[in-house]
Amino acid sequence: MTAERSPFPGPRPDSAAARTEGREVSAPSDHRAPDLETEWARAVKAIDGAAEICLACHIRPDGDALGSMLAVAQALRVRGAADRPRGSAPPRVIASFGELPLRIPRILRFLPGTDLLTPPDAVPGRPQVMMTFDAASADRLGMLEANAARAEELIVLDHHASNTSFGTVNLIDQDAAATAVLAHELIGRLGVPVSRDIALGLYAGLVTDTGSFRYSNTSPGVHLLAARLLETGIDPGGVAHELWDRAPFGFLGLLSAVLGRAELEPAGPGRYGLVWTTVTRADRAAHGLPFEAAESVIDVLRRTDEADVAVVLKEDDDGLWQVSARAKGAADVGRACVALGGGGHPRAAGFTAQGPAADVMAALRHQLAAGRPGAAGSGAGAADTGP
Ligand SMILES: [Mn+2]
Repeated sequence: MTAERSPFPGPRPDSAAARTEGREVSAPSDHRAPDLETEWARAVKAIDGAAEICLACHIRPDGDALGSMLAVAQALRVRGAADRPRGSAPPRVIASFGELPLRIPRILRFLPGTDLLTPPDAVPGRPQVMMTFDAASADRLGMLEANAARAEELIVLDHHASNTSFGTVNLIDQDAAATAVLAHELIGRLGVPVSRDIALGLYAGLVTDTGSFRYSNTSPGVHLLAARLLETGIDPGGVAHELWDRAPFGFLGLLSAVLGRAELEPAGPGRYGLVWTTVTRADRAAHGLPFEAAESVIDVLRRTDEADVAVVLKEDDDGLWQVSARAKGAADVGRACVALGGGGHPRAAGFTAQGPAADVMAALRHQLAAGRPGAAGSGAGAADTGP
């Protein structure tokens, strides 16, 4: 999913600098851990003491979720005896995400470490240590939500503002441009050198969530981290090609159909111009495309000058609408999507719905109008994440 491609306003120092720059001062209250440094220490201690570590990212993973998890999975596997506490045996590392069949999105199959993935029904029911990646709430773990609930130690690695802090250790930094930034920090704290293969996963996360360094979360720290990752020898052109610059011919037909019926509402809800369309199962079936083929449609729609808000209703294989919303800054789609049971960020969010598309849009319009500055009922909520 794509909430992770989310623009954060404001500068973002790199994670190392942030530790010494008074994180508490800039932390916007609510559920954030008061002292992330303590959480880091607790995470490393839990990992050091574990005989078995289960990793899980959110379902329908994007480049940040899967890239971060595979980077950490590889780091844990290569972590030499010298890096571990004296005498401890290497832990068993299990990586998965909670859907069956376990289908790796086509655009992410180039990532190193996909061979390490285990189907979710083979993940221990009561993991000693479990770590989640890019999941803002436990339900985003799909089938693995129950395993997470029973884990002795649950380390949550995430950057969504709407994260519910569902772990026993919560490494949640909403100022981080991507979960990959936090995964990089963790790998450093575990003393594992960043190999080319590890860097590739982290880089995929970084470019996915910054929209190839186009979104406003693209800070100097993001570029510094990108530089360090590129120094391992990865090919940025190759990564971009895999992630965005290829599609089967049928995608052109799908795009033509769904863009052709896009609707523009120039004086939209709460005065925000709104553009929206649907990608149905029938559209995908007509062109032989999987659900993930619908993911990039929002990136075309959101260019519309007349609209501050862009929305794509994507029908999944179960007939549910997976709704993606983007805003350019005037509207807060995160608040609206949280109100509809989803989550995300002010400029990138989503929710799941059923029923006629017109009804889903009516509900969303209503929430966007309610969130208009000065309108009753506006205000930030915190629930789970969205696409
Ligand atoms: Mn992310």
